[in-house]
Amino acid sequence: MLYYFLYPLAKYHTVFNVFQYITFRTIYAAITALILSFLVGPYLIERLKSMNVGEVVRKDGPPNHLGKEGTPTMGGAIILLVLVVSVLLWANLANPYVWALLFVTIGMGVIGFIDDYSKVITRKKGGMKGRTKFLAQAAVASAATLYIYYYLNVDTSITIPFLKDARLDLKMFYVPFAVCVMVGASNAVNLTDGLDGLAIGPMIMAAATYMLLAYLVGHVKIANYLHVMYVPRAGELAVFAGAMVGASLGFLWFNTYPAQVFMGDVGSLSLGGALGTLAVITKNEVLLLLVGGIFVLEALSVIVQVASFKLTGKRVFAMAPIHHHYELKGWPEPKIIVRFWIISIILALMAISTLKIR
Ligand code: 57M
Repeated sequence: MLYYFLYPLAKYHTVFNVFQYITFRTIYAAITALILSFLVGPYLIERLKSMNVGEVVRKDGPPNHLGKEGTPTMGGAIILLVLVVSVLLWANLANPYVWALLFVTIGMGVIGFIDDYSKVITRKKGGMKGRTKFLAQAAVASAATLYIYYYLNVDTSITIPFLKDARLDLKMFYVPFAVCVMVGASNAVNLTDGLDGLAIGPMIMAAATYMLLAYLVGHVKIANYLHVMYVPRAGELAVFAGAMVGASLGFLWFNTYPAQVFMGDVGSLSLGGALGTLAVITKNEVLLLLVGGIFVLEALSVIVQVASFKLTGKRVFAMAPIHHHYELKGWPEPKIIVRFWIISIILALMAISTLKIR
């Protein structure tokens, strides 16, 4: 919105020229989301407490989690609020990719909200049925992908990290593939969100990485210089990703160990969906396996555990997802969290290095 109102004033004073620059708006989108989180966070956490929106902790989990019973949850609503406000303020709203990304983020957030609401408010054990949740996520992702595919004519080929000019054209399979990326990312972040700050830390790193990638692939000269696929108009998504970084940092302020609030599915599903969509639009879908390596590891640990338990009756991990395994091995919670953050930093750096190593 500020782009609309303030950039035209450049004809009166050159200072307003800064509003045309993606870099400037990205930085202020991050700062706005961060400051808004500090301003509304404490108030909304108090509201959640007074409305008794407290976590119902599973009794069959690691014993140290029982003390977390009643921690305010659905804090993801704070993330969504500050993210959307910051994007509406700083992004160029004539850009269709911004709306596609907003649609997925809010759509997944609504699904997560319904799930949280049924778990926490109506006390329905297990919340929304797994299948219903999955179908709803797939519907949101399909709508966004079809829009991107048909109306924006996005390239249906995918790039392979570390291989120069290696492209695989998925043609008609691109739509289901992109839907899998969005839904997969949404669920993987949800599975990771089981210790204080465990999901939001790697989310900051992943959003920051896609912030950079969006800027690079959307800049024709830089994209050509780096030999990466040029995606016209995708640069504006750096502003969105910047707001994600700010909103996530702001949430970490309250979610860091010992957490004052959990994000709930409203936060994990929406942030994961946004990350998957960023990967799809910036044509860095495969690279998400590296950028979001922690989320991939967590999801894989569940797949391996469930498959092994069903097929052999034996468990590979003491408990899945993998963070529970380390808890049961006796690692203190902050140690697991910070070590996973460190890994996510290394992965983000490796992902950025693929711009040169190929
Ligand atoms: C949600 N939710 C946390 C919080 C958060 C298929 C199966 C492996 C699925 C998996 C599952 O349901 N995962 C998704 C994980 C829960 O956190 C809430 O959920 C929101 C995110 N969706 O925002 O509202 C608990 O996590 C802890 N927490 C923190 N700090 C945070 O900042 O400490 C969360 C955020 C919270 C809190 O304790 O209550 C969760 O873990 O439930 N299921 C599991 O993870 C279960 N694993 C399992 O059953 N494994 C089996 C295999 C064979 C499937 C096994 O290994 O034997 C475990 N979950 C729990 N207890 N809590 C089992 C034991």
